[in-house]
Amino acid sequence: MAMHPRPASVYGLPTDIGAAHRGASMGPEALRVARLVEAIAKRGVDIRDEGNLGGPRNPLSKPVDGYRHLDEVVAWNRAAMSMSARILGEGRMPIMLGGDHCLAMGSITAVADHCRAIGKKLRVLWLDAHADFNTRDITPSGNLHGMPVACLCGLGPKELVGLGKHAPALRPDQIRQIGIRSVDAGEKRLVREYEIDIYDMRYIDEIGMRRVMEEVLDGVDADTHLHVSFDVDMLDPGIAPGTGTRVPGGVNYREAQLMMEMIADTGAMGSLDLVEVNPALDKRNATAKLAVDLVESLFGKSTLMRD
Ligand code: 5AB
Ligand code: MN
Ligand code: MN
Ligand code: MN
Repeated sequence: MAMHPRPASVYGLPTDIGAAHRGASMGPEALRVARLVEAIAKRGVDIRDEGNLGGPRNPLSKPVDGYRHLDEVVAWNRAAMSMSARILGEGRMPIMLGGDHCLAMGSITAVADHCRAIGKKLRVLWLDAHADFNTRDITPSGNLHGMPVACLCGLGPKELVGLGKHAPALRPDQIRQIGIRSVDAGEKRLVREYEIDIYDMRYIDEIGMRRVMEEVLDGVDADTHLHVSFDVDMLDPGIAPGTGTRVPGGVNYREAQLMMEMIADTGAMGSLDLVEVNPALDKRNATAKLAVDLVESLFGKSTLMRD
């Protein structure tokens, strides 16, 4: 498919408010240092950097009623939602730099509201080692970065479930999860109950990434807005050590490139989250550099033949 690069705007959310480990707050700068904006510009995209948004500091407190830092998480997500909504309103593609993955509640709620308003179909690709489908009753940690998909589907505190104009923001059938290999016991029951479409590592091993992505992208057409929520812990920790919740046996370099290339080929990507890059745990910014390399493919830097 011919590429018509749409204009895009990057913004950063320097916080680790929903995470287990400190340091994802440095993700936006690490991605900029790895020349994310320049790499996207090189693809012929009209790209702006809106800088970082502010929000409450991390109080490092214990969970209260099953949630850690709920008020702060709500504040950061409201900021994310407003910024993504503004960028979408300008006819541009929002690229949110986390920060931890709880922030996808704000970015995706904005996208869901936007798609409803303009009558586009929405499909969310959740690239992750984890299903992020915990609730306060089943979470082993109280960390809200383990709960965004559940909240987007209506399971969670009313402040987060009701962030946008319409609650719940998503129907489970709009979500495809890829790279999954760590799901908690209660979470497993819940993703089954909600029939979340999960392409786990076992399935990727068995049928291969090409067929996985064909299934994931089946039915995507010119009327579809694809939102890509990329948690870098989807990648194998051997190539992406800089993240807080590493799980062995992840997606390898070639598989990840193919995923991004096949997404790019649809021409349907309308918004992107890059989350959970933690420079405090990284080796010489390798994880941010790899994320930038993969983003280039998402923006169509594909094979030698097509360049
Ligand atoms: B991430 C865990 N399931 O809920 C939990 O990195 C980990 O955004 C969540 O995918 C990982 O605490 C959240 C054990
Ligand atoms: Mn995640
Ligand atoms: Mn994860
Ligand atoms: Mn993580």
